[in-house]
Amino acid sequence: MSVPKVLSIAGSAAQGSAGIQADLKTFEEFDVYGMSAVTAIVANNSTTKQGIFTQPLEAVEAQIHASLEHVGVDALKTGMLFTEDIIDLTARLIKEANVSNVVVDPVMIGKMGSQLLKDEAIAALVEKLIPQAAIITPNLQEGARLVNSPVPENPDDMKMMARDLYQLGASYVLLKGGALEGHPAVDILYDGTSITELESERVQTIHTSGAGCTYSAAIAAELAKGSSVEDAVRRAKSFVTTAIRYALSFDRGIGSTFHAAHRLKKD
Ligand code: PXL
Repeated sequence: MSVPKVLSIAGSAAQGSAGIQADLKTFEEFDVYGMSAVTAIVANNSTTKQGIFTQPLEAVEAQIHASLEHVGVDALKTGMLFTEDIIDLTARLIKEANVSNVVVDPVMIGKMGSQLLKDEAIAALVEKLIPQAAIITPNLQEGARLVNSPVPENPDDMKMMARDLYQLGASYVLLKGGALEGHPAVDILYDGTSITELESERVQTIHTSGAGCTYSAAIAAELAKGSSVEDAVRRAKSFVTTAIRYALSFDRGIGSTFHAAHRLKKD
Protein backbone atom coordinates (compact mmCIF):
# COMPACT_ATOMS: atom_id res chain seq x y z
CA MET A 1 0.00 0.00 0.00
CA SER A 2 1.20 3.51 -0.65
CA VAL A 3 0.17 6.52 1.38
CA PRO A 4 1.22 10.18 1.33
CA LYS A 5 4.13 10.86 3.68
CA VAL A 6 4.37 13.92 5.88
CA LEU A 7 7.17 15.16 8.14
CA SER A 8 6.79 17.53 11.08
CA ILE A 9 9.87 19.45 12.19
CA ALA A 10 8.76 20.87 15.53
CA GLY A 11 8.95 20.73 19.29
CA SER A 12 7.75 17.87 21.45
CA ALA A 13 4.94 19.04 23.75
CA ALA A 14 5.10 16.60 26.64
CA GLN A 15 1.55 17.30 27.75
CA GLY A 16 0.27 16.01 24.41
CA SER A 17 -1.87 18.81 23.02
CA ALA A 18 0.50 20.69 20.76
CA GLY A 19 3.74 20.36 18.82
CA ILE A 20 4.83 17.00 17.42
CA GLN A 21 2.17 15.20 19.44
CA ALA A 22 -0.63 17.24 17.86
CA ASP A 23 0.93 16.84 14.43
CA LEU A 24 1.21 13.07 14.56
CA LYS A 25 -2.33 12.70 15.92
CA THR A 26 -3.58 14.93 13.11
CA PHE A 27 -1.64 13.06 10.43
CA GLU A 28 -3.25 9.84 11.63
CA GLU A 29 -6.72 11.35 11.37
CA PHE A 30 -5.97 12.40 7.78
CA ASP A 31 -4.76 8.89 6.83
CA VAL A 32 -1.22 9.97 5.96
CA TYR A 33 2.07 8.51 7.16
CA GLY A 34 3.54 10.79 9.82
CA MET A 35 7.21 11.37 10.68
CA SER A 36 8.92 13.72 13.10
CA ALA A 37 12.09 15.63 13.76
CA VAL A 38 12.10 16.96 17.32
CA THR A 39 13.80 20.35 17.69
CA ALA A 40 13.22 20.82 21.41
CA ILE A 41 11.35 19.14 24.22
CA VAL A 42 8.83 21.34 26.00
CA ALA A 43 7.96 19.97 29.41
CA ASN A 44 6.57 22.74 31.55
CA ASN A 45 5.61 21.61 35.02
CA SER A 46 5.77 22.86 38.56
CA THR A 47 8.39 20.47 39.94
CA THR A 48 11.32 21.24 37.64
CA LYS A 49 12.52 24.71 36.80
CA GLN A 50 13.61 23.94 33.29
CA GLY A 51 10.82 23.54 30.79
CA ILE A 52 12.56 23.61 27.41
CA PHE A 53 15.32 21.22 26.34
CA THR A 54 16.75 22.18 22.96
CA GLN A 55 18.05 19.25 20.93
CA PRO A 56 21.60 19.31 19.54
CA LEU A 57 21.84 20.39 15.91
CA GLU A 58 23.29 16.99 14.99
CA ALA A 59 20.20 15.30 16.39
CA VAL A 60 17.85 17.56 14.43
CA GLU A 61 19.83 17.00 11.25
CA ALA A 62 19.93 13.22 11.73
CA GLN A 63 16.18 13.03 12.22
CA ILE A 64 15.41 15.06 9.10
CA HIS A 65 17.78 12.91 7.03
CA ALA A 66 16.12 9.75 8.35
CA SER A 67 12.76 10.83 6.96
CA LEU A 68 14.14 12.16 3.70
CA GLU A 69 16.36 9.18 2.93
CA HIS A 70 14.45 6.21 4.28
CA VAL A 71 10.89 7.19 3.53
CA GLY A 72 10.55 10.29 1.36
CA VAL A 73 8.52 13.38 2.09
CA ASP A 74 5.46 14.51 0.11
CA ALA A 75 4.86 17.48 2.40
CA LEU A 76 6.36 18.88 5.55
CA LYS A 77 5.44 21.38 8.20
CA THR A 78 7.64 23.31 10.55
CA GLY A 79 6.45 24.31 14.00
CA MET A 80 8.60 25.31 16.98
CA LEU A 81 12.14 25.79 15.66
CA PHE A 82 13.33 27.86 18.63
CA THR A 83 16.86 28.89 17.60
CA GLU A 84 18.49 30.60 14.66
CA ASP A 85 20.78 27.58 14.17
CA ILE A 86 17.87 25.18 13.89
CA ILE A 87 16.14 27.48 11.39
CA ASP A 88 19.32 27.77 9.29
CA LEU A 89 19.74 24.00 9.29
CA THR A 90 16.09 23.30 8.48
CA ALA A 91 16.05 25.85 5.65
CA ARG A 92 19.23 24.38 4.16
CA LEU A 93 18.02 20.77 4.29
CA ILE A 94 14.65 21.65 2.76
CA LYS A 95 16.39 23.47 -0.06
CA GLU A 96 18.90 20.66 -0.72
CA ALA A 97 16.19 18.00 -0.77
CA ASN A 98 13.98 20.18 -2.95
CA VAL A 99 10.90 19.43 -0.85
CA SER A 100 7.71 20.92 -2.19
CA ASN A 101 4.58 21.49 -0.10
CA VAL A 102 6.36 23.20 2.78
CA VAL A 103 4.00 24.59 5.44
CA VAL A 104 5.67 27.05 7.81
CA ASP A 105 3.80 27.69 11.04
CA PRO A 106 5.82 30.56 12.54
CA VAL A 107 5.28 29.41 16.10
CA MET A 108 6.49 32.04 18.59
CA ILE A 109 4.63 31.76 21.89
CA GLY A 110 2.70 28.78 23.30
CA LYS A 111 -0.83 29.02 24.70
CA MET A 112 0.66 28.57 28.18
CA GLY A 113 2.99 31.52 27.54
CA SER A 114 6.25 29.69 26.78
CA GLN A 115 8.54 31.46 24.35
CA LEU A 116 8.99 29.00 21.49
CA LEU A 117 11.12 31.15 19.18
CA LYS A 118 14.04 33.25 20.34
CA ASP A 119 13.75 36.93 19.41
CA GLU A 120 17.00 36.89 17.48
CA ALA A 121 15.77 33.95 15.36
CA ILE A 122 12.92 35.84 13.69
CA ALA A 123 15.22 37.31 11.04
CA ALA A 124 16.39 33.84 9.96
CA LEU A 125 12.80 32.63 9.75
CA VAL A 126 11.94 35.57 7.50
CA GLU A 127 15.03 35.44 5.32
CA LYS A 128 15.67 31.71 4.93
CA LEU A 129 12.58 29.65 5.61
CA ILE A 130 9.49 31.66 4.71
CA PRO A 131 10.60 32.26 1.07
CA GLN A 132 10.58 28.45 0.59
CA ALA A 133 7.07 28.00 1.96
CA ALA A 134 4.02 26.99 -0.04
CA ILE A 135 2.05 28.58 2.78
CA ILE A 136 2.71 30.32 6.09
CA THR A 137 0.13 30.22 8.89
CA PRO A 138 0.75 33.03 11.40
CA ASN A 139 -1.75 34.07 14.04
CA LEU A 140 -2.29 37.79 14.63
CA GLN A 141 0.57 38.22 17.12
CA GLU A 142 2.99 36.32 14.92
CA GLY A 143 1.91 38.26 11.83
CA ALA A 144 2.55 41.51 13.69
CA ARG A 145 6.05 40.40 14.67
CA LEU A 146 6.88 39.19 11.16
CA VAL A 147 6.05 42.47 9.46
CA ASN A 148 6.72 44.82 12.39
CA SER A 149 3.28 46.32 12.59
CA PRO A 150 0.45 46.58 15.13
CA VAL A 151 -1.74 43.55 15.89
CA PRO A 152 -4.84 43.65 13.61
CA GLU A 153 -8.09 44.58 15.32
CA ASN A 154 -10.61 43.65 12.62
CA PRO A 155 -10.87 41.67 9.37
CA ASP A 156 -9.94 44.71 7.26
CA ASP A 157 -6.69 45.14 9.21
CA MET A 158 -6.08 41.44 8.66
CA LYS A 159 -6.45 41.77 4.89
CA MET A 160 -3.88 44.57 4.86
CA MET A 161 -1.50 42.52 6.96
CA ALA A 162 -1.94 39.46 4.71
CA ARG A 163 -0.71 41.58 1.80
CA ASP A 164 2.36 42.66 3.77
CA LEU A 165 3.07 39.10 4.85
CA TYR A 166 2.87 37.95 1.23
CA GLN A 167 5.86 40.17 0.46
CA LEU A 168 7.99 37.86 2.61
CA GLY A 169 7.96 35.34 -0.24
CA ALA A 170 5.65 32.43 0.62
CA SER A 171 3.26 31.34 -2.15
CA TYR A 172 0.23 31.67 0.15
CA VAL A 173 -0.44 33.46 3.42
CA LEU A 174 -3.03 32.19 5.88
CA LEU A 175 -3.48 34.81 8.58
CA LYS A 176 -5.51 33.28 11.42
CA GLY A 177 -7.98 35.46 13.27
CA GLY A 178 -8.81 33.13 16.13
CA ALA A 179 -7.68 35.80 18.59
CA LEU A 180 -9.99 38.47 17.14
CA GLU A 181 -12.51 38.70 19.99
CA GLY A 182 -15.97 39.92 19.05
CA HIS A 183 -15.76 38.45 15.55
CA PRO A 184 -16.37 34.96 14.17
CA ALA A 185 -13.19 32.89 13.69
CA VAL A 186 -12.12 34.60 10.44
CA ASP A 187 -8.96 33.57 8.62
CA ILE A 188 -7.61 35.37 5.57
CA LEU A 189 -6.04 33.39 2.74
CA TYR A 190 -4.04 35.38 0.21
CA ASP A 191 -2.12 34.17 -2.85
CA GLY A 192 -0.84 37.49 -4.12
CA THR A 193 -3.93 38.01 -6.28
CA SER A 194 -7.11 37.19 -4.46
CA ILE A 195 -8.17 37.38 -0.85
CA THR A 196 -10.38 34.59 0.48
CA GLU A 197 -12.15 35.05 3.80
CA LEU A 198 -12.78 31.80 5.64
CA GLU A 199 -15.21 32.02 8.49
CA SER A 200 -16.37 29.61 11.13
CA GLU A 201 -18.28 30.13 14.35
CA ARG A 202 -16.33 31.26 17.41
CA VAL A 203 -16.23 28.47 19.97
CA GLN A 204 -16.18 29.91 23.48
CA THR A 205 -13.50 27.87 25.21
CA ILE A 206 -10.11 28.38 26.80
CA HIS A 207 -9.07 24.84 25.83
CA THR A 208 -7.36 25.65 22.56
CA SER A 209 -3.84 24.37 23.16
CA GLY A 210 -2.58 22.82 19.95
CA ALA A 211 -5.06 24.53 17.65
CA GLY A 212 -2.43 26.20 15.48
CA CYS A 213 -0.25 23.08 15.30
CA THR A 214 -3.25 20.97 14.35
CA TYR A 215 -4.35 23.43 11.68
CA SER A 216 -0.96 23.55 9.94
CA ALA A 217 -0.48 19.77 10.26
CA ALA A 218 -3.86 19.21 8.60
CA ILE A 219 -2.91 21.56 5.76
CA ALA A 220 0.35 19.64 5.23
CA ALA A 221 -1.50 16.31 5.22
CA GLU A 222 -3.95 17.55 2.59
CA LEU A 223 -1.16 18.99 0.43
CA ALA A 224 0.61 15.62 0.59
CA LYS A 225 -2.59 14.05 -0.76
CA GLY A 226 -2.51 16.42 -3.73
CA SER A 227 -5.19 18.89 -2.66
CA SER A 228 -4.95 22.49 -3.81
CA VAL A 229 -3.87 24.95 -1.13
CA GLU A 230 -7.37 26.39 -0.91
CA ASP A 231 -9.03 22.98 -0.50
CA ALA A 232 -6.36 21.96 2.01
CA VAL A 233 -7.00 25.07 4.11
CA ARG A 234 -10.79 24.66 4.01
CA ARG A 235 -10.61 21.02 5.11
CA ALA A 236 -8.04 21.83 7.78
CA LYS A 237 -10.15 24.67 9.16
CA SER A 238 -13.19 22.46 9.41
CA PHE A 239 -11.10 19.79 11.18
CA VAL A 240 -9.57 22.19 13.70
CA THR A 241 -12.91 23.88 14.41
CA THR A 242 -14.36 20.50 15.40
CA ALA A 243 -11.25 19.74 17.46
CA ILE A 244 -11.80 23.03 19.34
CA ARG A 245 -15.56 22.53 19.72
CA TYR A 246 -14.96 19.17 21.42
CA ALA A 247 -11.82 20.27 23.26
CA LEU A 248 -10.64 18.41 26.34
CA SER A 249 -10.47 20.02 29.76
CA PHE A 250 -8.14 18.43 32.26
CA ASP A 251 -9.60 20.52 35.08
CA ARG A 252 -6.45 22.60 35.38
CA GLY A 253 -5.61 25.56 33.16
CA ILE A 254 -5.80 25.40 29.41
CA GLY A 255 -6.88 22.04 28.01
CA SER A 256 -6.32 20.47 24.61
CA THR A 257 -7.94 20.49 21.22
CA PHE A 258 -9.25 16.98 20.56
CA HIS A 259 -7.83 15.55 17.38
CA ALA A 260 -10.20 12.60 17.16
CA ALA A 261 -13.33 14.76 17.58
CA HIS A 262 -14.32 14.76 13.90
CA ARG A 263 -14.46 10.95 14.07
CA LEU A 264 -16.05 10.49 17.48
CA LYS A 265 -18.56 13.34 17.71
CA LYS A 266 -22.15 12.18 17.74
CA ASP A 267 -24.07 15.21 16.38
O1 PXL B 1 0.94 25.68 20.46
C1 PXL B 1 2.22 26.04 20.20
C2 PXL B 1 3.22 25.00 20.56
C3 PXL B 1 4.00 24.49 19.57
N1 PXL B 1 4.98 23.58 19.79
C4 PXL B 1 5.22 23.14 21.03
C5 PXL B 1 4.47 23.59 22.10
C6 PXL B 1 3.45 24.56 21.88
C7 PXL B 1 2.65 25.03 23.00
O2 PXL B 1 2.79 24.69 24.13
O3 PXL B 1 4.73 23.14 23.34
C8 PXL B 1 6.30 22.14 21.25
